Amino acid sequence: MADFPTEQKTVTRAFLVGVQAPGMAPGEGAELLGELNELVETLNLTITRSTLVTLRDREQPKYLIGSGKAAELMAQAKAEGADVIVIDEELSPAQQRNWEEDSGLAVIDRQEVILEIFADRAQTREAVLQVALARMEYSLPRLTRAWTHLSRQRGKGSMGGEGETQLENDRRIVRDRIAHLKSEIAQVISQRATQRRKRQRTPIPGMAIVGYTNAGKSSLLNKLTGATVLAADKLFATLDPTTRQFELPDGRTLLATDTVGFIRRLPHRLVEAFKATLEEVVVADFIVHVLDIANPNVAHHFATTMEVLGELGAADKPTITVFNKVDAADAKTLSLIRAQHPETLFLSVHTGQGMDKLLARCEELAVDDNESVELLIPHNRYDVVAKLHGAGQVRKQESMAEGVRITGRFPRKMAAVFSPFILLVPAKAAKRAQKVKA
Ligand SMILES: Nc1nc2c(ncn2[C@@H]2O[C@H](COP(=O)(O)OP(=O)(O)OP(=O)(O)O)[C@@H](O)[C@H]2O)c(=O)[nH]1
Ligand SMILES: [Mg+2]
Repeated sequence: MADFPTEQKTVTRAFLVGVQAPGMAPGEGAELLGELNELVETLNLTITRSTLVTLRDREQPKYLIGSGKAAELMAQAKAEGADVIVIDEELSPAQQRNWEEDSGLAVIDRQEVILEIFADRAQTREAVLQVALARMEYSLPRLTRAWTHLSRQRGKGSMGGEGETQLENDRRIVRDRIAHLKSEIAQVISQRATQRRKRQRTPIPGMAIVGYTNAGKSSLLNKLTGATVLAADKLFATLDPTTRQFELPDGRTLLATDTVGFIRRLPHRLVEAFKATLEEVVVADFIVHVLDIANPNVAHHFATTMEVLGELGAADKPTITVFNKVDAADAKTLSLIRAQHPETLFLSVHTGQGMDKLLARCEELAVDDNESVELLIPHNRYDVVAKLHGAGQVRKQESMAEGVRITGRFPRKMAAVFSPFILLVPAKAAKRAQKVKA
């Protein structure tokens, strides 16, 4: 934790241990270890070695893996000049302490790596608070460990004094901070709810872009809306949701929200932490699930995202599944997936291939209750003009001799208010109405 009294020591060289545990699919441990490599590189650490251990039995209380193997790995890590051992399975606080005491190195697990990346990335007040809370909760049962956390400082085991009393004090301080963070977060969340209510007063249909980290979600948002959200070839480039509006080919407006990426074994407390920001997914009218077809683990990515959507209660939302990065995929994978999923969309945000199909699907799913109309309201009916502004989307307003001419989209339930003044229903909307009927 940032302000605990600690001796500064930078951790730079990481020794990675992957685990193929009983019950995992063949090759899954190796795949996850590959991903751990990327995660650790995202933290700018040098990887001295990455090695896979096969676990025959889950019951290895001291180090998670057998003692002989653990000793061998510790010696190897030290010989290679590593200063941190990263283990790809969740370690209990006691196991982590055993590793650290016996190796004299910092020892962290996948959860802590992800927490560190989130801490590096968090920008808005809400994300900073959520990540701080997740880290505090992670460290509460681990206060006696030798390394406070990977902000790469070596702790003295506790915050100064000796023994149980000091440990109790430390725990109390951390619990107080947790309570404080929670109340700050509650405030931010209520502000966000107010903003959303304001937005919902003009009911524009919305879609949420979701998917595994690095799939191309932010790139898609930028392409659709001309936004300039950071899109980068690194994991968890985005933590905060960004909402922008754009115009569909049929002239209607749609809101698109970019969201935090998912990953296998996302620490559960982070899913909890980001549930608030992921509410955007729950309130969206439909979901665009983006997958990176050039990634060999795309099937796992699909499953992970579906799992998180399930947790959010959004698994049944209408969803458009798109395989992005077709420009980078090999022909064999493409034809295989095309055969397995004839109904999915293939896309390249980079080349623009498939964008027209995606937009057409968005038009189908963005069935809103709004009607696009042109109205002429007499000058003595400014009450109607005010209502239209309050509850609809006024696009154009012109004052003419015979009244106020307004073009816009208004909730159908307000038809009684505006229908006496309809001049015309724009051609595009009429065409769409025909299409819906047909
Ligand atoms: N080849 C290729 N690369 C793409 C395409 N779309 C996005 N990318 C690249 O993929 C990387 C990740 O893109 P982002 O848009 O940041 O991905 P994201 O899903 O928002 O990632 P997180 O925010 O980390 O969850 C970037 O380097 C993009 O340039 C595509 O169609 N083709
Ligand atoms: Mg992103």
